[in-house]
Amino acid sequence: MNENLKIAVQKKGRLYEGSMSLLKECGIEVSNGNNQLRVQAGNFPLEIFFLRDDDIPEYVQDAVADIGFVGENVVAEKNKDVISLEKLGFGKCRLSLASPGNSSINSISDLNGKKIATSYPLILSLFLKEKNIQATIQEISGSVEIAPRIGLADAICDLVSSGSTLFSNELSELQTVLKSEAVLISNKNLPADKQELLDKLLFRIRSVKKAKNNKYVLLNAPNEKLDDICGLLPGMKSPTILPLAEKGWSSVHSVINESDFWNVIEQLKKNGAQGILIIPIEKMIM
Ligand code: PRT
Ligand code: ZN
Repeated sequence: MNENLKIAVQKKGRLYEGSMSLLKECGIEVSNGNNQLRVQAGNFPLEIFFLRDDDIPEYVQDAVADIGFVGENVVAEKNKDVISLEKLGFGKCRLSLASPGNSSINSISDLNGKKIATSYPLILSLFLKEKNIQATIQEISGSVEIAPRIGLADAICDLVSSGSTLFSNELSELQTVLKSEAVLISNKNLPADKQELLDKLLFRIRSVKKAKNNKYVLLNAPNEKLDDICGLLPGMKSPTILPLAEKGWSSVHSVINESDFWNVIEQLKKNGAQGILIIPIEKMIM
């Protein structure tokens, strides 16, 4: 059949760069498609559709696109019948409740009987229901942060990343409602040939993500310390040990995870490791 897999990505906005870089890191060439609705990838049977992020879940549900890159916040709000397959590590933010710093609303229970402005009425209504809070939801499509100042609402529920928008509008965060990042979503009934292409793409995405979460480490160690040092460095199978020209010393090569990176480095130094080099990994195939 040789059908293309069709992917929907944001046309412009906060997810555009991350989406295009991820495709590039997966070895997929896409010529600058910023002004086109769709482009064909050069070296993978992939067709890229550039859309507004809000429309992506529906297009994937309706099989206009087979898969998409979109924020978890949008997936949850649009509530379409799609599968979330993989978090992608970019577009990180949180949907939070916030109130004016000088108001009487200091915790979420103070929201009872109040009006909350948001572009996320579904997520917010489910959250309020779960917390047993009775509040009115005022749906607005943008500039949510100014709603309390113009008297439209008592509080807001909006996306936050650095927090500077809340700060400059004198709003304080009350509680996180949802944590979000970009995810890969898929249509529920992909034909077998497209599923095969998706599996290939997913394999590449996971290899790229794994590489980003890991570093290659090279160090020198006195031979009597090798057991302790290797215990700190499990590696992909086990560390590689090569003798140095200087007697009694070895070079150790391994892979360490970003999450406990500094901890491991400190332990390595304590155990006599010297000349530690940390090198980024481009792809990691398990
Ligand atoms: O045109 P289109 O509909 O495609 O774009 P859009 O304007 O709806 O979306 P866009 O590009 O603003 O955001 C796309 C996605 O990026 C969102 O759905 C989130 O998944 C993700 N994302 C990550 C964010 C933010 N961080 C973010 N900070 N989306 C919006 N913001 C806004 C927020 O609404 C607030 O106005 O940035 C402001 C707060 O930022 P800080 O840094 O001041 O806290
Ligand atoms: Zn949007």
